[in-house]
Amino acid sequence: MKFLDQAKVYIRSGDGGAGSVSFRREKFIEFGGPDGGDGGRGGDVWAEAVDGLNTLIDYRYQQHFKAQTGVHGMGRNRTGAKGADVTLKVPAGTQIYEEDNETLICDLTEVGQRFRLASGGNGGFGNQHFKTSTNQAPRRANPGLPGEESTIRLRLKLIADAGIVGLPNAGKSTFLAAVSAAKPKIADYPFTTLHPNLGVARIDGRELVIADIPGLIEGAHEGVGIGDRFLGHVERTGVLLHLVSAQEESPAKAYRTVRTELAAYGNGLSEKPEILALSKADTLDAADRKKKLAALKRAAGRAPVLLSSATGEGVEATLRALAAEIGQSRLRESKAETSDRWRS
Ligand SMILES: Nc1nc2c(ncn2[C@@H]2O[C@H](COP(=O)(O)OP(=O)(O)OP(=O)(O)O)[C@@H](O)[C@H]2O)c(=O)[nH]1
Ligand SMILES: [Mg+2]
Repeated sequence: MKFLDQAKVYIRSGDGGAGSVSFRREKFIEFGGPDGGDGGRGGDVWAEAVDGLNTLIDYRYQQHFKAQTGVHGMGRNRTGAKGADVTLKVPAGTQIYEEDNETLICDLTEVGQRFRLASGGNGGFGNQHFKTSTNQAPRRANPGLPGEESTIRLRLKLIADAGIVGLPNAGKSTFLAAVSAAKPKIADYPFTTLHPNLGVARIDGRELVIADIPGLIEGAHEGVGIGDRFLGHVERTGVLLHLVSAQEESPAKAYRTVRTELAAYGNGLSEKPEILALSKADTLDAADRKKKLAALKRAAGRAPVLLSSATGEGVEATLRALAAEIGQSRLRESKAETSDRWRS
């Protein structure tokens, strides 16, 4: 499954309704005077984070969103009704940028957050507003103000709880396939995975959304291999699962290569909690296991999990370790976010 995580959308808020020119005319009432009402405001364009969406795929089919024009004012001082708003429904985690794709307009991180992207034009004044001592019968009313139009870009960073990183062929996609219903492509060559895959794993009655991204190699931050452009997908995860293949000649070197790329990418990735696993453990005999485990432990400064998606060894332990970290880091986030919820 490919994640459409960018969309370009044209929005336009509604024009204001025109003010009305009208005079009070009743048979037995002299000096009726002007009674043209004001036009209604145009509708606004909103963005709202809603539940139940996890892609921007809807925006492939509809790219134009226009709010309604305000209703014109009418006689007898009747003000026109406000034009109907239009709301772009997006998944939580969507960021909205200006057309340049750099200026952030809003960041909708939680379900229920709303942001006004464009305000409707004000309605025009009806002729009752233009009555003066010297002009008792103004034949003038304002047109409504035009709505605002712009092109915006929606960008969704998948909000996975855990992100799998590692060199190509480390067994990342195989792990995702083993713990979730996702069916990523798996093969015995590097760069099998060309775009992120998401899966939902269950452990101890909890659900974890896990993202599998393409492998990183030395120089990825400079665009070598597929580069680091998919690391954005794991920026918001609570924990990383770092897989080092037991088939690596030097697991320590493999570990350091990926750590270096994570640090070069920045954005807090290298400070994220990391669960480290020596994957494809089933391919080693007892002596090699010991040796490679020790080497990796020395490089990382802590003991890795022995993992085999083929035999199931260590799979539950890995999920449990991920769940434990996610619990903690999500808690930290929700505390921090209350003060910094609207970044616009
Ligand atoms: N024996 C054994 N083979 C494994 C295990 N996990 C993965 N493999 C094999 O290793 C190869 C690579 O696995 P993938 O899951 O495609 O590796 P990846 O890390 O997703 O690779 P990229 O997408 O290219 O970065 C495949 O041939 C898998 O069958 C394991 O636990 N045991
Ligand atoms: Mg893969």
